[in-house]
Amino acid sequence: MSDYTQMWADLGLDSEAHDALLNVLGNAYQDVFLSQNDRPETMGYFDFVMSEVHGLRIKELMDAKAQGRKVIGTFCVFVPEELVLAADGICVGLCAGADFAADQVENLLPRNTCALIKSFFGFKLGKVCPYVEATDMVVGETTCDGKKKAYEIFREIQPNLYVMELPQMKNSQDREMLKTEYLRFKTELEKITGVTIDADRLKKGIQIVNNKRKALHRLATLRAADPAPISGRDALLINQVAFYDDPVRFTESVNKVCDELETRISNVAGVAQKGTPRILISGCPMAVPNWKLPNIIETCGAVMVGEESCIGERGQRNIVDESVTDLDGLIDAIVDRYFQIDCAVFTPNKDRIDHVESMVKEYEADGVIHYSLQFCSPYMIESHPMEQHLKAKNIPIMRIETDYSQEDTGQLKTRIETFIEMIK
Ligand code: BJ8
Repeated sequence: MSDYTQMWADLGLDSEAHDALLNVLGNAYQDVFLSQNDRPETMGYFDFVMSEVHGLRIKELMDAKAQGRKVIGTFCVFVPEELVLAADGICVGLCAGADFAADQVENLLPRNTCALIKSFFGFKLGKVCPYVEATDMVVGETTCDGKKKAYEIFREIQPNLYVMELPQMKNSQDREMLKTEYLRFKTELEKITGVTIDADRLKKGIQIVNNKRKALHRLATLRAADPAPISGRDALLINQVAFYDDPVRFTESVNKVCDELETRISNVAGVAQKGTPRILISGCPMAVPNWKLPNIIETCGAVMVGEESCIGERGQRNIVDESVTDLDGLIDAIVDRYFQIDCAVFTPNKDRIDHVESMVKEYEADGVIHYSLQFCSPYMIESHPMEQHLKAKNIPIMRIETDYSQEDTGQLKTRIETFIEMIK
């Protein structure tokens, strides 16, 4: 990596704490990714992106800012990247997957807050996240109670926070509410960027994001092959990188991986032997560097073949209808696409359970591991009807609650090994 010390200092990072974080990230990456066998060669792009995650990509953002573009940080897949691109902005995901500055965080938040929320507070308070420091606007949203209330406190340390109100039910009034909120967001983006979003700009934004989602869907579909042509860890990594890489370059790189996987499939080659137990993960999003569970699963003799998660298929499936031409029609098309996201904060939310069942069939999974972060009520509570439904369909499922610490690794390993033995 080049020397970015000055850039990090200009962003106000704490150099000692930041070095420590990069060290942890580098070691974890080595253990989880670089130690794998038979990785597709085209994963080299993603290894490079990860090695430059706080370097070159941040420099690109700073260069774009110097040219007048604005950086918009998000915590939820309900924030439409299409609108951000239409305003000539750059969208970056800010969810974090590691504990940091825990003592400072627990001065502000109750101890029994989910690890994802604590983590973005910790990255901010510990001054170790160049992404959040590079933002011109951070978008929070009223999804779970934890996030909704935490943003009231987060605003004190991140004054450029904007909060989007999101519905909790799927009826016509709620759809209208989502449209109103997307129009309010459009106005806010126009104010910040000085760019008026017209139909042409929005259509271009939609096409870029649709292409990204099509590439991710192509990748997901290829994982139905047995032997699996790519590990679940690498596929998850690609889905994680989707949140901060340049979308056009990212799409090209994913399609290159897919080309290579198609060759592997025609040669009946893969990362695990044919017949290796196949696991579908379902639940809370896994942000970088939260690779604990995938790493345990794939070092216990199974392969992950899909993620029903916002960093995965729930967040990326469905594309926006591009056939409309006028601005209002395009906004409606965006609302229609996003309104299908079946996050556990919705009630009722049977669609998610049905989607997991259909993913099991599509990717020929042998079992489901339902993953909830501790203290995440929406996903923990929804894991119960999920278990009942899948068991009634004779689909093996195990429920796991964990956090970002490594303390329960041994215990999880034992439970997962038993589950894999059972589904073999
Ligand atoms: S659309 S899943 S990205 S809200 S893990 S903070 S739910 S207590 S992240 Fe999410 Fe949008 Fe939904 Fe997706 Fe709360 Fe649970 Fe914590 Fe969570």
